[in-house]
Amino acid sequence: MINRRDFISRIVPAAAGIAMFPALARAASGAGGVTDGRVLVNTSIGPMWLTKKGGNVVGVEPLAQDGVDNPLIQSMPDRLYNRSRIVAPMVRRDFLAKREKSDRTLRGSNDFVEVSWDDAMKLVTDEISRVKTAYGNESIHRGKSSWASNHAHVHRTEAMLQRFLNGAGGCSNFFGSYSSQAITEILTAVAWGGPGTTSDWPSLHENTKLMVIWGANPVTTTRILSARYSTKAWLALKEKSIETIVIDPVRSETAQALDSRWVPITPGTDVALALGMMHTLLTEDLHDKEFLQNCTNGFDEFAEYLKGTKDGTPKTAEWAAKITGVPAETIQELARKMQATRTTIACGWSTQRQHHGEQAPWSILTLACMLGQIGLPGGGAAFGLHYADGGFPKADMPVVGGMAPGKNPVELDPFPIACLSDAWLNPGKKIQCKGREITFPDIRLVYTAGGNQFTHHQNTNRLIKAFQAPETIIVQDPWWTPTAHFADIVLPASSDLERDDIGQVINLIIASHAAVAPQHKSRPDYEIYTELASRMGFEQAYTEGRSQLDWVRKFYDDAKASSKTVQMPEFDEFWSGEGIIEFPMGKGDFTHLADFREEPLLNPMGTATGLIEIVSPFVSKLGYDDDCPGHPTWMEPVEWKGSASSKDYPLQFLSAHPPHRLHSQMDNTDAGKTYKVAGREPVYIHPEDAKARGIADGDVVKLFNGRGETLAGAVVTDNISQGVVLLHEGSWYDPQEPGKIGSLDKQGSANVLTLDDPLTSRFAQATIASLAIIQAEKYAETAPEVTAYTPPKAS
Ligand SMILES: Nc1nc2c(c(=O)[nH]1)N[C@H]1C(S)=C(S)[C@@H](COP(=O)(O)OP(=O)(O)OC[C@H]3O[C@@H](n4cnc5c(=O)[nH]c(N)nc54)[C@H](O)[C@@H]3O)O[C@H]1N2
Ligand SMILES: Nc1nc2c(c(=O)[nH]1)N[C@H]1C(S)=C(S)[C@@H](COP(=O)(O)OP(=O)(O)OC[C@H]3O[C@@H](n4cnc5c(=O)[nH]c(N)nc54)[C@H](O)[C@@H]3O)O[C@H]1N2
Ligand SMILES: [Mo]
Repeated sequence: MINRRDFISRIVPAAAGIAMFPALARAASGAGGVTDGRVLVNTSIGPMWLTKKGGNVVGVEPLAQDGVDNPLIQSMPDRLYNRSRIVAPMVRRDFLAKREKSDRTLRGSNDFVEVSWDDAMKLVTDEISRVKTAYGNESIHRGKSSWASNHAHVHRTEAMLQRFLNGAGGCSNFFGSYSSQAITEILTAVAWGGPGTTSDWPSLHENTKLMVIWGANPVTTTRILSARYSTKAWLALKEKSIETIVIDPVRSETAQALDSRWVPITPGTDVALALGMMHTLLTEDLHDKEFLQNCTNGFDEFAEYLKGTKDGTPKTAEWAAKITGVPAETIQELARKMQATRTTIACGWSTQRQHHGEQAPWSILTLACMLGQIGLPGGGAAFGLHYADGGFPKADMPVVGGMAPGKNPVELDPFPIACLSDAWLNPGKKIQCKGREITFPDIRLVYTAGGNQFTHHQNTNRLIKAFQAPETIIVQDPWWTPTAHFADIVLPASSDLERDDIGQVINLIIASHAAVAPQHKSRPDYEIYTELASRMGFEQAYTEGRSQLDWVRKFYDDAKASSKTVQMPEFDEFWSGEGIIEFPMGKGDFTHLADFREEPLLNPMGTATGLIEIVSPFVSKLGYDDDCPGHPTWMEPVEWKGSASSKDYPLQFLSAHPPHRLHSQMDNTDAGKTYKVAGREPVYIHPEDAKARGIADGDVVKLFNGRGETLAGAVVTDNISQGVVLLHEGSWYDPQEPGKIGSLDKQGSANVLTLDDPLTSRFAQATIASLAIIQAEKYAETAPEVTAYTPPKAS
């Protein structure tokens, strides 16, 4: 393996410009096919070494480059051999008998029949052809896939399915993500674009004096994939004695790890907090008039809103205190402090996964404009430092290509993915989105691979209804996820440990080997689509004549041809050697928007005015005055402590991202033993709230509201604000009465309680997963056995 020091010592002086890759001394230690030894793999939670004994995967070792622990990787062997693996193609019994005339209300409870791959393939192609002929390709829906193989290059689940369906004539389409749709739409409309661009970490470490971590939990959320750089960078704030303040209803893992000052806030009220701070800056004349004048649009109009000129409500710190629960003195003190010192506000994405979710990032951006440090080293606002490789000083390395989705021949207007249930249930319904009218397609067939709707979509009981709508549902997954239970045709995919691929993570290119043969009767996604394409007469277009390994080789060779800093070895040497190539990192002195600040006219934003828009002419013109007006505005969310129904459901419910999982992935593994409580997903509850309900640490509690009910295991802790409970998203939905709308969920699936209507606003139409109100009570009955990981009955 080439470590960084060796690598640097091998860099040939600038004239030659290229480093020599040494002949590899040790052969084949990383390659697949070894019976005893180590195999290098790149998975959806990052690269790692697997250890094999007698042909089986028995253990895991982190990469030497990692440096930061990721306990998640330890469950890889269990994930591979897990009892919830789908062992063979399966078809729901009633569907097998009656096809499109089957009883769809049986989905989720019907048993399955094992079929041969040949029969399964025939069923899939027959169904696609039937729907195509009867209704057209726009009646086929491609299930959203995001984190299955996000970092694979050949087996990119999303692109591979798109490529297949596009080859088959196309499908209806959607846009957006559950992750960052509201923030992406608003930052694109009023500022520089997506949330990914930030200053580099070395510059932040050097220049930032105060890091305000706002609705973000980066020590947890960077641990996936980029821990070796990003988590370390976050942890370094403490080592470097850079002050951190965490604004969060939860004293998060980040607040704990960095020993940060914790400012608890009522969920969903971040806009009010930002307004209270901005009012303080305005009345104390602490705002940066020059920056506002040169680089922003509409401040004077916005200042009138702060003063309450039209609505009669000045947005004072006292006003904000009543809404946010943050004391007025704290709000004022924070505003003054941020103004007085070099401050970066690092904003996560929970605050935009909320009703009116466009407003929080827009308000925080406006606050940063008033502070006037945007474009200065170590100052401003960052919206992606908590995610993947945010702030990583781009390595001078080639981009490794990936499977291309191809073009969708269906030219229907895509619908926002957060409308999933609405769209499946209401074909032909029209909705407003950013000035357009979008008509929902008439979906008859759904094909999902690499996405788990029953853990990722909001309002599970409505989703069950939606899952009863299409005539045919195909799910392709390695495991019997809750979504697979609701399918008609279930295709067993091999996992990322059973196929060849290539990875690019931070500054490494990685050979990802099939560590073992496909388990049971599973097949790698690529092979499944290849055969389906062949049966439908477009195999050549799908494969371009390449096998799995041919694609790996092609992506590698293309990268090799454009590598400027490291001379990459021939593919065979890379593949049979240890398979890690490390590239030098960038300088890390990038300050986001320095050029814009310097010369705004020469380096304009992509907005109508070329400036950062505190008042946006584009947004104003849409006329969405009651859900997305023309400047950042506080509007009460549909559900929060102040809403009418909060007397029945007095607890605000959070469903943040799990430290112990990647969404639903790994929920079925032995990792659960380390964190599940009473065998269920933990729910974090404040001691006063627990006491008032007679709940003790370790008890099974029922969480419920008008949408659903679920059982979780209590963790009583004062690391959470009173009146707030936290249940991480991703625990597998496990209904006591399978298939039944409204059934009690047995083990803490967050989306049983969340809502998917309304969405953020007519502007972004994005998910509001982060917001709901609920009630909790001690579960007095004998808690039912958890059966989420048991495959359904099959014969
Ligand atoms: N370990 C792990 N890492 C992950 C993932 C995972 O599943 N597991 N998922 C990845 C993905 S796909 C994404 S999109 C990102 C998500 O990244 P984010 O969306 O930023 O993560 P969340 O955990 O939803 O929220 C971050 C913090 O916001 C707090 N919060 C919730 N509501 C509010 C509020 O109203 N106001 C304020 N101020 N704070 C609030 C939560 O308590 C939490 O501490 O993470 C990525 N990283
Ligand atoms: N309440 C609430 N809901 C949320 C969120 C929240 O914060 N709160 N966060 C949202 C966010 S940001 C996101 S990104 C989504 C994530 O939602 P998903 O992307 O659905 O999350 P995963 O659980 O990672 O699902 C990946 C699926 O792919 C499967 N899979 C893994 N490897 C393979 C493979 O090689 N081939 C195939 N065919 N399948 C494979 C896994 O078994 C799993 O079923 O959830 C969203 N939902
Ligand atoms: Mo996400």
